Order: sequence, then structure tokens, then C-alpha cells
Amino acid sequence: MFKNVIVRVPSKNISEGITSVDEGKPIYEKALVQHENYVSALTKAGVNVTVLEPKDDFPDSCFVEDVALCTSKCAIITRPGALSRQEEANLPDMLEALTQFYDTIEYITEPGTVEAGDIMMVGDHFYIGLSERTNIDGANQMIAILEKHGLSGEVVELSEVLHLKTGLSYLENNHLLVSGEFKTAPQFEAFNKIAIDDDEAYGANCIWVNDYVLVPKGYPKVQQKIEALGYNVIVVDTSEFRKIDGGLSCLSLRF
Ligand code: CIR
Repeated sequence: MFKNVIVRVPSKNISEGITSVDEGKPIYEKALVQHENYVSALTKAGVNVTVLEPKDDFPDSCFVEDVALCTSKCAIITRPGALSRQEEANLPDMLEALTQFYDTIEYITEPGTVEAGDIMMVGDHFYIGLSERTNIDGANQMIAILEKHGLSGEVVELSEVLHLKTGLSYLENNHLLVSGEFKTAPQFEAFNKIAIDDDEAYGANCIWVNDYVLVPKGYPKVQQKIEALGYNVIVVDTSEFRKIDGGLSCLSLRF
């Protein structure tokens, strides 16, 4: 069960967020409304939501998932691989928020880089994607911290997507949404894999929150497959975040 979630209101400069797609720039006012609806969906799923103030100097700062990993034992502040995002991890209000919930805060340090969008939690085990944002030094630091707290981690190579969880979502009960390169990855053989078609690949980024699953709007085949597993689905429009490579998981820390 998740009890708590931390989110950050989108920056006025969200249109300047990093992107790899050519889908136009996010419209700030629309992003704000979509973010409010996201918070409402989380509230419906029964979690307590801490909403941090926007940070206009950081166009990507609504994607709080990348700046910390929240485990059952400690929170780990990351060191993002994207230079324009590195200071997001040091914003004092995030540290303050985490300190309210955690006695132990750990840190990834130079030359390690980690964006926690690359980390998927499965119980006490954490899969850590090696990407353009998360390097092996960062992954090894993360594994050492996890092991120090009685948890475990392993690395996963990835090449096609931005972050590990761009293409994978763990829905608990051994159910794993998989798209693209992860459909055949040997590390995920033991899961009940739910394969997502390439034309709905963005829909592979869903979030499980206490038997609800939040699914992005516009991915009917993904929605149907998740409903068939017996989950209550809440559909959330993320069109503005998609324009800068962001999805449902990226917008929150859940713990
Ligand atoms: C970035 O490129 O860093 C942002 N525009 C998108 C971050 C998405 N975060 C995530 O997948 N966890």
C-alpha cells in the first residue's frame, strides 16, 4: 500500500522542458489542469498528497520521480544525468518534504548519475536501468545504499527508451506491463507480462496505487488489458507532459 505521494506543480516554463519528440510544446495552462486532475486521481486512490510549489527556473521540475527514490527504509536523493535538471535534486522544499516522512536520507554523489525514472520497485528489490541519464557508477552507489538497508538492486540495460519506466510498469501481484525492448528481456521472464502494442507504447507508463491503476488517456488497448486483470482504472489526460517525454509515473513520488 502507498500512503503518501509528493508532486510538484508544473513550472510556468514547462514549454522549455527537454524533449525527444516533435509533438509541439506543452501548453502551461493545460498542463496545470492536467496536473490538478492527476492529484485528484491520486487522492481518489486513497493517498495523502503533498503538493510542492512550482519552480519556474526548472522547466522539468514537475517530474519529481527523477530526483528521489523512496523506499520502505530510506529516501535516496539522486543526481540527475540531465545537466539542466541536476539542481532539481537539491531544492530545499523537496528535502524538507522527504524529511517529514523519513529519518534516513541518502545521496547519490559525483561521478554517479541516477534519475529514478530508471528505477522500478518490486517489493524489496529494485531494477535500475542504465540509460543516458543513469550511469553505472550511480547504479552501483544505489545498489550499495539499498543493500545497506536490507534491500536489493540489479541493473538492466536499456537502449530504446528514455527511462526504464518509460517502457515498463509493475502493477503488483506479479503483473508487469512491458513494451518494446522489455518484452523479451530475460530479467523479466518470471513476471506475468502484459505486452503493450507498439502503437500504444506510451501507455506502458501507468501507476499502481492501492488497487487503482492510473492509465493515460488515449490508450484503449492498455486500459482494457489492465481492466481484465481486475483493477479499477482511472484515466488521466497527460497530453501536455507527453510532449516533453513525461508520463504518469514521472509526476510523483509514491511511498
Ligand atoms: C526529461 O527529459 O528529463 C523530462 N522532459 C522528462 C522526464 C520524464 N521522467 C520520467 O520518465 N521519470
